[in-house]
Amino acid sequence: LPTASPTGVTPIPSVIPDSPEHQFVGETGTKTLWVVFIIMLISSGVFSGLAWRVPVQKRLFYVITTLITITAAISYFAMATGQGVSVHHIHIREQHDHVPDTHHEIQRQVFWARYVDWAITTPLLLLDLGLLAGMSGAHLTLAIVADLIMVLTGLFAAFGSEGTPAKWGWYTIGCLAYLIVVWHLAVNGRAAVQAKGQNVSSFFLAIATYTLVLWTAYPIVWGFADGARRVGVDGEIIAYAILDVLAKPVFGTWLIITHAKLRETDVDLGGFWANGLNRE
Ligand code: RET
Repeated sequence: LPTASPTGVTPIPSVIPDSPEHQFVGETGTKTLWVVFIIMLISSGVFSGLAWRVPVQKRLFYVITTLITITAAISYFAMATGQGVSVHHIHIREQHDHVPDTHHEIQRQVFWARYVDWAITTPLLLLDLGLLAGMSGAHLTLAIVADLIMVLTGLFAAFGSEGTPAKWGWYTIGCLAYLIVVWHLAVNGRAAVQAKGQNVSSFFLAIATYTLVLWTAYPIVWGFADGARRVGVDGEIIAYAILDVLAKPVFGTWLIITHAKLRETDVDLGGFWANGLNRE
């Protein structure tokens, strides 16, 4: 197991089997990261290819959705190549009845690249949903700010000192911020979408429900993996991989196919998006 090098820096071995003391990515985890990288890359190619077939005026959802999968592809590339990850030292104190407390340390890889990814992609996903529903800029902005707070507090929680109240304090703030996001979609999003008619309303209801179910799984996975450290690094990678594929490429395909079929889903940004293009 890792020994200090002459520089005093502990080298990170590429593959150490997950053990209670050394929680590092294994072969399955690395393979999974590469597979998701490829899926995100292909989806980005398909979404941007489809965007070419429609006039610029109608490309907004395609562009947002492509940015989401491109960002994910970059983040997965970083994680698969071993960047975007740092080793977190976790001090564990065991209390015993009649003998002095014992101490030991666990090392675990924490993929901070995920949080960079989420800080960019979850606001873009909310933008997709908010524009679909025709939410006001005011509500959408507040939903996005709450979402950023959710991701950043999640990052602080992931690096928070183990066993201190601060760690779960950050997590609690993140969960409260998430509830604000849910509230904006469920209340303001649903109210706004009524004006777009029955077809868009029922589509919004379906895709927003799908989104909320998936998103709710993230803090649960986090709780077992980064929170309680009960799930190893490979398990964490696989769980997030499934969720990410459902929340990005599958979500995007559903949105774009429906948008192409339903004219009422067209977005009017009052000239901002295609200002002047009609004169070409
Ligand atoms: C954290 C921990 C803090 C509390 C909460 C979380 C929620 C994360 C979510 C992530 C969604 C990510 C998506 C990614 C890609 O498509 C940060 C785990 C509530 C909801 C959808």
